[in-house]
Amino acid sequence: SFGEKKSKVERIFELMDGFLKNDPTSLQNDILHHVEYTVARSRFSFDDFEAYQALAHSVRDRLIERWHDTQMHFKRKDPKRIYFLSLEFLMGRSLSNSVINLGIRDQFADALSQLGFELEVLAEQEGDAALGNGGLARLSACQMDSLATLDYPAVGYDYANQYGLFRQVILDGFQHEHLDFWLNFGNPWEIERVHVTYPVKFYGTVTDELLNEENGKVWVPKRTVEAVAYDNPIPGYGTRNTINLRLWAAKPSDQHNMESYNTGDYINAVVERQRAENISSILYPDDRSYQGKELRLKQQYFFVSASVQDIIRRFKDAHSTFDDFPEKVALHLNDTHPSLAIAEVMRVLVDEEHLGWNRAWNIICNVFTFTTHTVSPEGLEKIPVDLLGSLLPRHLQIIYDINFKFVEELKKRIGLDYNRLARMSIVEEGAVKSIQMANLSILCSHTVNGVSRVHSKLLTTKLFKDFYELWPEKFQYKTNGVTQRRWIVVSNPSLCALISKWLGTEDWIRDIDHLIGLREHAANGELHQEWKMVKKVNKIRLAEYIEAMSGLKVSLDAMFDVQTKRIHEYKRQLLNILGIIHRYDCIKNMDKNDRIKVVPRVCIIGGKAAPGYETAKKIIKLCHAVAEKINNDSDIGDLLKLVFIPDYNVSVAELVIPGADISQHLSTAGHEASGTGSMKFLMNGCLLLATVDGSTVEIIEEIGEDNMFLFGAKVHEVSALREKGPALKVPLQFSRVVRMVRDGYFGFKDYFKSLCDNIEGGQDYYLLGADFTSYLEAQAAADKAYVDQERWTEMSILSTAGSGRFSSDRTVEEYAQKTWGIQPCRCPF
Ligand code: 6GP
Repeated sequence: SFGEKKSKVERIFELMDGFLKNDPTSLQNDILHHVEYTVARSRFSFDDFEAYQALAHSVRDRLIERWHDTQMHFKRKDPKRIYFLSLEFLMGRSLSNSVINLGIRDQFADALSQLGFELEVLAEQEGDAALGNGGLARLSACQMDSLATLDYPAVGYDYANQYGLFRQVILDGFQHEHLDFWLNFGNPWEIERVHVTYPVKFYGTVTDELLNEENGKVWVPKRTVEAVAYDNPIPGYGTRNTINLRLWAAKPSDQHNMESYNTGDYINAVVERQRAENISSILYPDDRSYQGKELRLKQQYFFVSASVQDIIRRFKDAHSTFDDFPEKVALHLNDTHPSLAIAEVMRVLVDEEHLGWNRAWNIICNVFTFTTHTVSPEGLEKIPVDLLGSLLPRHLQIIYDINFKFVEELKKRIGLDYNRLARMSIVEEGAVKSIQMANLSILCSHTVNGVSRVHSKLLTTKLFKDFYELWPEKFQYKTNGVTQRRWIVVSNPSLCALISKWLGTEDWIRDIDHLIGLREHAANGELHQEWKMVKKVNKIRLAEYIEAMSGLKVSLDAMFDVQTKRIHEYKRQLLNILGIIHRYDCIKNMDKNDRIKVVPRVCIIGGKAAPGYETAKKIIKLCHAVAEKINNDSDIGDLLKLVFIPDYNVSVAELVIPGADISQHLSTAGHEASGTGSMKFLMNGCLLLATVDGSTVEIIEEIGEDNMFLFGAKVHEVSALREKGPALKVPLQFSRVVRMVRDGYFGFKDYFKSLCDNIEGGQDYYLLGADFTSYLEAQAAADKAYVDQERWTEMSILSTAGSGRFSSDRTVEEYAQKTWGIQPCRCPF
């Protein structure tokens, strides 16, 4: 009878009473279990890679437990959620980060050592998840870590690219791009959700008969692709909360091309079906230029449409009226890449939910928020109308309708100022009629963010001035930040231990404000000793890497000088290389007595160039050509070395950044929206040599000019300098080093000619010549400071101590309060 039968729940409790255990025996059992049954190797014989896989699965099990609890808790509490839409997430490796955030790093390390493995060695087996290009993409990853740690109910959305960013291979000093088969060996960190799928539709026509404004229109699409969810749990630190990064993979749909099947063209139908998967196969490797490619647009719409369906499904599970939507949903557009979401939500609300235009519009205006990451007008995305109209005809109509109403409204407010109306219109008339995605995003978002104070000023006075004058209240800025979990705890364990020791607490890992406490010890000799020791350990690690990679032995006594980031003219890697040539030239011309005074340097440059960006690729080649000359000059020895680190990515950064003594951030003032690399170096006690641009302005406020090496024209000086054109005076030293390149001192004379032409004869848009003297002075100041190691160490400690403001925890907190209006929702232990 009923009473005798155990309930299902009781039975489950009997079988599985609570969570996985983290004592050494349980962990070892779990690892061996996964070796045997998941990896399908014998538990008596498995190598490092198989051990890594088994370990990753054991960690994943623990992530899943917390993930379930978190999702259940969110479901029960139904808080307002932030949906973070971003086309790029540069996650890097997951293992070390996960075990640290789960608080079980040491337990796993012990468990493994008894089995004869080392956690650090296994961690090296993991490939990088490189679903993104540069700053924007890594920022998204840092913000996910902070959202989880601060208990915010957040979901990240993107498409699941099969190949991440290309692998950079250098042959004879030239960059080659290779496919990164990072998923070939499986990805233990993602969970395939075969039951979470949505159809995503493309092409077709919109039926003419307008039902009416209330009921919307009917879109008859021609192609359907299935979006399948892959969930990536993101664990918070010091909390049970584990949030989700949901990536959509494209799979052929059953409805796909039935026509061909029916007409008997079986083979072509199958080939066509496979094409669906192309949507999520690649990542566009250019972070700055938009070519209006159909595939790119498909990718954007694909992930946006699946995400919007998912969000609306979740909302409808708990609510019966859309009037509550803005109270429960914040939709964040990370740059304009996901901004089709605006038209998609509008389409769903009007055409499918039949809310009527005005009600739907009201909802739109209360849910979207937008952050732009760019400074230049050329960087803004424009989608040709023809392209959009063919791929997404209904969305184009909706955008036209939004624009029509907007322009009418605008005319009432600003009159018939046609130039301004044209600038603000979402539809740009021109040779190629296009949609200005930034205008759409600004119009439809209730908050528009810049990523540093300088950036925000440029937005409101230049780029989006017209909009700012109309709606000043919409504009905000949140200075970027990076997560100290990844950039100190994971990447620099020795520094992490040292900081905790001197602060007497590990609280700074969750609450960065504690870091400031280091300031009071900045002059302490004992700390200096330990601090220098930590730097040395990290320099040894980096030197070993350099040697393994290039065969070059570098001296640990030299100052390790690093510039790693995407290669762009505005970031001025060329200025760095010209400075290195100058240094080389000076040393060559010195007598013995002067040489003794030279501070030895190891100059390290790294970064990828977009495959189609010729100038950036030439800069990489020049770097190699100069390195070849210098490194093989026995006259120079350890006084100067130049190394290019290939395939710079998150895991290489984890190795390079802690080992740097000084790092360079050389953007022409007014060109770097924020910059986040500098923040990582700063946290690791690396001194900055920088222009007063982007977030550096705010870093100066925290660290003080005296503890940095600043140079170059200021933002407000740049345009006047440019206007001088050929009349702009450049120092002789500059002309001399450029001449060396021109004359073929480093070979490849013809190949480098255009690089030289770009910076001489009034063509020097990025002002390398104008800033050269001041750059060399900053370098000389750095040399001088390095000689006084006590002073240098103090500056280094003060850099770390003052880096707290640049934690993404602070950024995310500001977003939560001022932009998204969300509250923490902490999963009970
Ligand atoms: C970058 C900006 O160039 C950089 O200054 C900023 O720190 C970073 O975004 C994060 O905000 N922009 C991109 O990576 C990009 O793709 C479209 O911009």
